[in-house]
Amino acid sequence: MQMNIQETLQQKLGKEIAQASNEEIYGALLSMVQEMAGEKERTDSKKKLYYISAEFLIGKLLSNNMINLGIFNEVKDVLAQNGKNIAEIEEVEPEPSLGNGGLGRLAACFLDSIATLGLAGDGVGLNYHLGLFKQEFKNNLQRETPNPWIEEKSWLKKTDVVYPVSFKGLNVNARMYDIEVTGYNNKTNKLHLFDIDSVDETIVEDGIAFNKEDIEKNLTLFLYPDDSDENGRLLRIYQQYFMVSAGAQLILDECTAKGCNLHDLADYAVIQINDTHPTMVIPELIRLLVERGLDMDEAIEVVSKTCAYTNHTILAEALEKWPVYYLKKVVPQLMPIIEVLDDKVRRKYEDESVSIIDRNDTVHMAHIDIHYGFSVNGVASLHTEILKETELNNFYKIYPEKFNNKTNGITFRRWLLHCNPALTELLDELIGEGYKKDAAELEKLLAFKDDEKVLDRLVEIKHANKEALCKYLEETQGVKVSPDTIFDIQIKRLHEYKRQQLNALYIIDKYLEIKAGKIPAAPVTAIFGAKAAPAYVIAKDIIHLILCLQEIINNDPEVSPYLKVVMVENYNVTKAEKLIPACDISEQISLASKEASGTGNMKFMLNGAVTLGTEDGANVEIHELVGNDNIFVFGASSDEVIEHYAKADYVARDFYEKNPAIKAAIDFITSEEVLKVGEKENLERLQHEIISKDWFMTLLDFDSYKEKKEEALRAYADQKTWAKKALVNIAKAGYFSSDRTIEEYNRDIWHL
Ligand code: CJB
Repeated sequence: MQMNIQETLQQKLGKEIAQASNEEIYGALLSMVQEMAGEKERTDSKKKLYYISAEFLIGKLLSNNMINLGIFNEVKDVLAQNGKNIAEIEEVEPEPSLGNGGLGRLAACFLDSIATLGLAGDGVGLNYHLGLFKQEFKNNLQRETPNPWIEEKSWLKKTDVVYPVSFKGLNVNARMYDIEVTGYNNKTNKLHLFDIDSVDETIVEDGIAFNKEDIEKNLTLFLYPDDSDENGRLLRIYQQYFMVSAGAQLILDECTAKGCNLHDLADYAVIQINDTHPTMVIPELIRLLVERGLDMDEAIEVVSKTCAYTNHTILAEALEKWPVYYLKKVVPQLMPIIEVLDDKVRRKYEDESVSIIDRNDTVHMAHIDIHYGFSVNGVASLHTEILKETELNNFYKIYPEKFNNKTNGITFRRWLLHCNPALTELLDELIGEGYKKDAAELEKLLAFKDDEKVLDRLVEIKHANKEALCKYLEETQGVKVSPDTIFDIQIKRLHEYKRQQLNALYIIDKYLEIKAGKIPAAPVTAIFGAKAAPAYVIAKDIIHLILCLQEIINNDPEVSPYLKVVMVENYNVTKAEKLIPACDISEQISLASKEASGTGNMKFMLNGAVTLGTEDGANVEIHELVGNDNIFVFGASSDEVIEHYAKADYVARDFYEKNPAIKAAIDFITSEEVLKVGEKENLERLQHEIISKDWFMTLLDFDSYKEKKEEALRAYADQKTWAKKALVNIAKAGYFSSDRTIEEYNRDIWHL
């Protein structure tokens, strides 16, 4: 094998490996891996899954593909023998910018597991040229710029598959690009990304601004274009319809090629609708089936047997609703179908809350999914319970049999084997390699719970990972932090419900204590990484506050020996891979009931961090698995929170007025120190929001958060006991392998 790889690379390079640049080697490896993946056997079965999603946050692909193809170590060795470092070559690869957060990353983990389990399942999405956006910090503010990632050599393969897509007054073509999805020691699948040939990146100017009406040029520029104005919202409908219409045509083509007569579509295809963005696939498929000769009732029935829906959030803002008038403007051909779907519902159910088109002439996308899909799943136990009992209770009463839970998972190939090779090696040595195929085998590690040598090794590995992160942060952002401090990390999208502001208030409180002479037992480095949606004003204000705190605290010689703050710029998958293995305390502090699952929490656990969290999302299941001694849980329960909302009895101002520590921390936001480095308007707006609204009840949990965090920091001092907690977390993480999740999807929903 070694000779082979060496020869292939040299042939591709046209020179000795040692003489080639990292860029050239990356290009040669890309081409070699792509060929190997292309030659691998494809999964094949009569029935196939189509996972349709607006986001696929796949991360860099080179190393993961090499791991899955079983050549990573050989390649690494060959390169090393020629004086080249694989880590430096990884740096050359641009990270595909095709997702935003957990939902997109989940889709990527699922593709990996589907292929690894040898199931026939492809992804369907869009090929955004400029991605979400690239985050830059300037004057302690987030600035957005385009994030181009498609280079001449890329994982995308242009195909000749082109489908016509019609909007009102505009006909375009959707061209399919493919990315190979390699399974770990198994066959391959594909990620199909649709694009429009006429897209024009040069129309973007001044950050990420562009003409939102020029659909032929802007259609696949950005993921989630700014929807704060009507043209932005219309553009989102254009994108969604483009994706589902092309996807639906692909599905029908593939199925008919295998002998499907369209009446039996459900025997050939199952479509997993990832959140509401792809919902229009339902009326579009019905439309296409009618066009191909089925009568409307049968078409509806066939599609209903083919589509399944995953709900990823209970936040109203994310459950999409489109005015009828928008749909008529962009995709008038769908409205008669949506009206029929609504009419059928109205005839059957009196309850207006389950209708598809409401009395304000707004179409509720999730309602289409629930009535005309055969399965509705939540993404963690608590989340599914809340859907059934509260959020979607009216639907649950109609269709109890459709509701099911699929607790999220993560692929261990990326989130352990690739990102934490030292821990992987230790696990191989202690429990063998079986856990790589059957994650439940990680529990074997429990046998070493009291083995001092093993615990020491865990401490050493964590420390080395922290050192590597320190080096990276210094090189990339010029910040100096010490690996001998506690690394307390909160990385995720910026959202008020995730409560980065709670962490920030704690940091202010700590700062004020140190200033007053109360020296903490252990020095802490608080690390954040988060992008805020460009139009989400308060989220950007929270980033501003954190950046101001970073400047003030890190430059204060009295405070910085005990506390430092780092906000990682342009947080993405690549950065997550460096941050997670270096974490001691995993911050999962959303307001209970609001985080559907979380998946970062699972990645941290797998890498031996201890969770500081609320009883929310999958934290609840982590708690159950590791037990009270190995997690730090605080805050109001989801029942309490739901009751507060129902009674509307939470008043943030009461906490501000009655709790001196809270008052001092909030007042500090607009203190002279902060105003010296920050913007008055932003800071005052944020302060006002927290005191007078605080929709996600930050202040309600402040005291219990502080108390638990102090407990965690004290516990860290005893390194042996801490290492034991880390070990239990790793050992119990097997449940969160996405292989387990996908087995459940297949068992209960897909039946491939
Ligand atoms: N989620 O990332 C998103 N985007 C959305 O629009 C809605 C939900 C997240 O999905 C993840 C995968 O299921 C969940 O773990 C996470 O809690 C949820 O916020």
